[in-house]
Amino acid sequence: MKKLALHWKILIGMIVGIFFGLWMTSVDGGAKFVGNWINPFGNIFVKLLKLIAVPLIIASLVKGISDLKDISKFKNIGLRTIGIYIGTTVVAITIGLFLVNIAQPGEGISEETITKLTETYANSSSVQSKIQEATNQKNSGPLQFLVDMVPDNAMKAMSNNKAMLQVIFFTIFLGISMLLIGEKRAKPLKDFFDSLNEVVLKMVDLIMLFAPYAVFALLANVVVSSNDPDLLLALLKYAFTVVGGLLIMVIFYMILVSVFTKKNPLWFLKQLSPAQLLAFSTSSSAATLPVTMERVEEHIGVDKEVSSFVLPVGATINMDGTSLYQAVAAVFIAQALGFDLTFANQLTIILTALLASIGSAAVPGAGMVMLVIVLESVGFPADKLAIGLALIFAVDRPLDMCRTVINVTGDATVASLVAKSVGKLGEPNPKEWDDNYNEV
Ligand code: DAS
Repeated sequence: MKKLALHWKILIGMIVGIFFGLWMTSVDGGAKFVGNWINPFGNIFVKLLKLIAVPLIIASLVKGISDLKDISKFKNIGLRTIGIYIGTTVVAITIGLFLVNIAQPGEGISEETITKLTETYANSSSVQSKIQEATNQKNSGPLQFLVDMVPDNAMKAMSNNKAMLQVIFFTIFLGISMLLIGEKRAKPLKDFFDSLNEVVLKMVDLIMLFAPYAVFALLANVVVSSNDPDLLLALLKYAFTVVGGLLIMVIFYMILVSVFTKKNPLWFLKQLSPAQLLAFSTSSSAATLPVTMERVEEHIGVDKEVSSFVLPVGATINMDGTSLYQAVAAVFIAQALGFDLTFANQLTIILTALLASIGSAAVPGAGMVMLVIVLESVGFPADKLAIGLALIFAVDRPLDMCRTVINVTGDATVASLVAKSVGKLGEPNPKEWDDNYNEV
């Protein structure tokens, strides 16, 4: 097991976790046992990754900015990043709308299924809390996300993972100010962050030693927590429409990688796979970010000057998988409940799903919260929102796992494209270590 490549170890942990979860589902008290004695180890692993995400973003972003010789290069990287992020998200939403209008998954849902799903989930705390969270976000002004980006307390910003954009804002401000005082005077601080960056990347390696066992726990818990099979079957066509769109996005990314970076797309996916497997297991781009950064920098060859900005920003505002899912889910719900969407409505969905995916937090289930905003943007009746979310709730966790993989893959793809466009895509330099954990 020790000699196996990391992605094989994680994959084995996932598969064993799924079968263990299926076995526990058939055992009396099995689900409770997994929830009480197995799942906590998965949660600890996710918390450890989130713990180091903030110092890693700060250390690598300060290093990335202070390594730049002038600020115009940073502006160049920033503009290309935002532009390509918006482009890939619009493609994702368009693919989602195209597929859901062709497949019409909502047409086949029977009244009986709608009633059963409504009775099971519409008044559940999970659905109600997502509507409440969306309402809170909607009631804030159109530029609230800009105001929220500016932290009023640097230490508080660093402690609250959800405010990742605040951390990024603070760090960019710090890095640019370091550039402005000149290399000589900023050197002590730059050396500190360079060293912090090395230390935190070593912490990522240490945490990843537990990855196979943690994904075992996470997948076992997902299986024992999954909903009754007949409801899942009723939503199969909808789930396949989402997954089909996500798979098309993988092909789209691989075309971009092949055409614009000249790297072998299959090699690219293999190097990224440990991050993708973690994204699938944790359903959290934020938790996966430290591993995404390590894989993109050390195993794909993207320079830190680019990855240190593109990946943290991508983890918070670029969610192509989520935006595709929101487009499909919105039209599916409208179809199932007989709510006609005009072509203009669907064009509105492109804009609101783009904004909703930017506003979605990089945590499990965030995409479903912002789906409410998309539904309301096309005039979906407020009194039917709970029923609408109830229709898709049963399959939301497995779809969240899939769309988070696409969110992470999209970020890594854009990081590679931006790096190539500014001449910062080099050769991989994976830091391996021997059995005594010394770097070789
Ligand atoms: N789970 C979110 C993420 O971390 C995506 C979503 O909820 O749609 O990317």
